[in-house]
Amino acid sequence: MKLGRRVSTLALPVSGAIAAVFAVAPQANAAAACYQGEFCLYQHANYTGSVYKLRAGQNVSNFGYEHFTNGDPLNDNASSVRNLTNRVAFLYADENFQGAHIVIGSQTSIPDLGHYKVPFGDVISFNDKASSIDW
Ligand SMILES: [Ca+2]
Repeated sequence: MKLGRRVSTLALPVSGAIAAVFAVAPQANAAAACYQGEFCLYQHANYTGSVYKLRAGQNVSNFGYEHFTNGDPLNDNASSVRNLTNRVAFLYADENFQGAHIVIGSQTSIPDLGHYKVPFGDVISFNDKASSIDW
């Protein structure tokens, strides 16, 4: 969970009048839309914070080279996910599709990877762990 962006916004040298305009503008952390056909990884729980989008079948072997749209690193930093594709995706804790993994079913959203319900199993935390994805 990163709050740095909000803090840096407050540090901008704006007048009180301009700051008041910004106060009613949409927040930078508002949920980014995820559309049919997209797989969306979010920086924070409940599909908030910045987003990183994929298409069905698009494998990424190392999140270490990827960033959310706000520039923050994707690796070990995703907290919720929407799979609005018609494919099943596998998120791995390590690069190159290694380590523990979770299954994100087609048309399935997980609002908090910190409380992922393993099918027929326990609730585990996969928060801030994902490092690769395949299909
Ligand atoms: Ca990881």
